[in-house]
Amino acid sequence: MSATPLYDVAVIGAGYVGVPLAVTFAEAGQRALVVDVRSDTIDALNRGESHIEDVSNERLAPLVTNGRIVATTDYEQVKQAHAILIAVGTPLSKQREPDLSAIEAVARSLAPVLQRDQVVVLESTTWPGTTREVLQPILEQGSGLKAGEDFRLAMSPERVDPGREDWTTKTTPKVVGGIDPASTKQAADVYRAAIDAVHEVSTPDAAELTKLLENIYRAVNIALVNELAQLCDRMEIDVWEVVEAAATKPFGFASFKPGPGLGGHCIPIDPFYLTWKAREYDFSTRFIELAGEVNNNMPYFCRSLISQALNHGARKSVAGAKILILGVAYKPDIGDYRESPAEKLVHLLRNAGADVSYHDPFVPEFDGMTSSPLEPEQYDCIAIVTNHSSFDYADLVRRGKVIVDFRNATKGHEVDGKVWKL
Ligand code: SAJ
Repeated sequence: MSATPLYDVAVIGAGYVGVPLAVTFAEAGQRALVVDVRSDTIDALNRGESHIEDVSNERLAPLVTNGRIVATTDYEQVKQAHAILIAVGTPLSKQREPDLSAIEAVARSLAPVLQRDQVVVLESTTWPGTTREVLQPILEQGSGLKAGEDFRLAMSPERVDPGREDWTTKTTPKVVGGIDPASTKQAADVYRAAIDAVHEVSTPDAAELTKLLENIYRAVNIALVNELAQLCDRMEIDVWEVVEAAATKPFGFASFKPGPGLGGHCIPIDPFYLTWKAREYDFSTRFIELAGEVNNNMPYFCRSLISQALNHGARKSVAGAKILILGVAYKPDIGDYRESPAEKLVHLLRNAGADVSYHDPFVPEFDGMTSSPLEPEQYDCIAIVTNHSSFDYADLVRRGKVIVDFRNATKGHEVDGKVWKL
């Protein structure tokens, strides 16, 4: 690699992690190369056009104009970078097993262009051991270089929460763990040039497991309140009142809310990366499995609540009922509907003979449907699945016949016999 590399960082993967990451480095005065296989995405980035919600064109364009960000599909360019940050997707396969094909494909493209003294960092969420057992061998075999001796290798999990404004890529502390102390230090130094706080751990495995703990913690605690919601339904206790009251405890308690299930590309998926790896050690991650069962059961429980509400509130059965699903994105005020519980709920209601539509201003098309206009009077039942802040819940309660609220969105607008809550 030349004495003064043309790029401080090469970010592999122009997604919801990679683009904000490259922009964060560029805004810190660094030179960032963005690499992706999608030439249309790369061409748009080079025109200063962003496809990522968290990065506006106004923010990206000046960085492209002043040469701080260059996008390419050509891995040869990566030779000119000091550090290479890999931020590609790690989904689950159809068999709910880790799918590392994107990481492996990037590694195979990187290996032939890898240069001495480069710093390679994996950011993708994955099982502990991936950096050493999967990424390192492909890079070494394809380059003839040795990790630790000829190039540095580390893992630093992404912590991007799309749509969040209070914590950004720059201000969210970054955990970094290398295969040896020199890799840890050099990778941490790369991030310190652009990110406010960097926390070093001793191995890439520790960094990989750190991220999984963060998201397993959420999945398990969400499952806890989801289980409580089902018990409260039988005990005729308002679970929302209880959760709100518990949240007044200023220490030793973190508040989570029950809901129709777990959506998104992180929380429903990441825990099962650890479950899969733990089997290699004859270990069963029972909390993760149980949380998965409870969370996966929520759409079924919500279907039964809708059935009760129609029965008691309108003397109607689900079969033949006109039901509107209000909000299908996986969480409020975004358009991402990956793994959204709304999909399972729609299928369950359809299987029970209901005529199901949806309304979501953030999601124009969903599950073979287009978003219907919000005309509450048209429906026997309206189920609030995603509580976008733009909805007028008071008006919905006033005009709707039966409202089933899975998000406590109608708080303060309850009407007996009309609004049924989780
Ligand atoms: N959910 C509940 N109850 C809750 C919180 C969430 O039912 O109390 C549901 C949501 O409706 C959604 C799913 O869980 O369907 C996941 O929601 P989330 O708030 O965890 O949001 P995500 O999936 O976008 O998680 C991301 C994660 N970020 C990364 O992985 C880098 C997670 O680590 C963040 O903590 C989380 O955002 C966040 O704090 O918002």
